[in-house]
Amino acid sequence: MLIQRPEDILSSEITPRTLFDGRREFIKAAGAGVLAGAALFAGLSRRAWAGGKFTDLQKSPHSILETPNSLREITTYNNFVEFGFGDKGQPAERAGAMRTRPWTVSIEGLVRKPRTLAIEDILKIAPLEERIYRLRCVEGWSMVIPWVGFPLAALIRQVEPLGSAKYVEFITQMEPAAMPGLNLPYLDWPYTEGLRLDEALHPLTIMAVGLYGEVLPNQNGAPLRLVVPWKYGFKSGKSIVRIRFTDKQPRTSWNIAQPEEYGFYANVNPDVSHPRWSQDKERRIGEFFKRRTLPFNGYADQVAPLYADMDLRKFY
Ligand SMILES: Nc1nc2c(c(=O)[nH]1)N[C@H]1C(S)=C(S)[C@@H](COP(=O)(O)O)O[C@H]1N2
Ligand SMILES: [Mo]
Repeated sequence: MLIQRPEDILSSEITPRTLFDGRREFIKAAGAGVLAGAALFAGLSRRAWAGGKFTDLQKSPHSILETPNSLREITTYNNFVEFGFGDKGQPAERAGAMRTRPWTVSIEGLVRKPRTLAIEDILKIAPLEERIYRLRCVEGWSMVIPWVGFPLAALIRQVEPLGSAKYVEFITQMEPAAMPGLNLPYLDWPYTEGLRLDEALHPLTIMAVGLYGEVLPNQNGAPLRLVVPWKYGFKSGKSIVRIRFTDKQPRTSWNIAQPEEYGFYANVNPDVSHPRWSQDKERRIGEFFKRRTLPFNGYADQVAPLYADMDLRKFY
């Protein structure tokens, strides 16, 4: 039979089963003759993958038109306290030690159909899209990141929330052997975040699984992280393992640590000041001059109605 080297195989011939397998394992499998089996070639998929690359990504009308930061900037300037605090380079140096396979996400609480899903199955829930979003950190810097992901709403539909569900809590991974930061006193572990259910269901809210068309690097929250583009970066929990639907506002790690600095809502808001960092301007990583920060990070027309009755100076 025809022997194909992995590089020769069109990515569309590879099934989602191989999606998150590392390239090395993939080549090993090829060597073992596994690829000769018809199974791996059956079923063409738009989520096909080779060597960590997603193909056939849908472009999203929700993308902003600004030029994305470089892959290097996005993957070497990170906040991921589990891998260190105060040094933006540490996550890139250390997060490689985190195991991201096998990976399951348990979805539970006030839902009709609680489920535990393998990351491979999560990737099949909805077509993957490229979404270019600005990430605005409360520390006063921002980046533009071309995420790969899908609407969180698609995942939520799988479990059918009960009428009593009002909030969603996101609980992230703890792997003590790989995460020296778990010994730091700053945060309550595991790192948790929370959204109101209507925020979680908003079409702009995504679960990211990649960036720049490739599988998410560990330091950016592999294999699954939340992205809510109208909120400060800290709302976007990385490496999520549990999603819980509740009737009460969940406690969140930053809010517990410093409630006067990190509110539950954390909407990007140039009018609400922060004790340490200015919120009306931001420095794009890689640039010198500052830019103005926009209300809701530029999405006011789409998300301001969610907060119509609220005093956002009080509920920050
Ligand atoms: N698990 C976990 N998720 C996290 C954090 C963290 O420390 N741990 N930091 C948050 C903060 S403060 C920011 S600004 C973003 C940074 O995402 P990035 O490194 O991909 O730019 O991740 C958020 N998600
Ligand atoms: Mo942040």
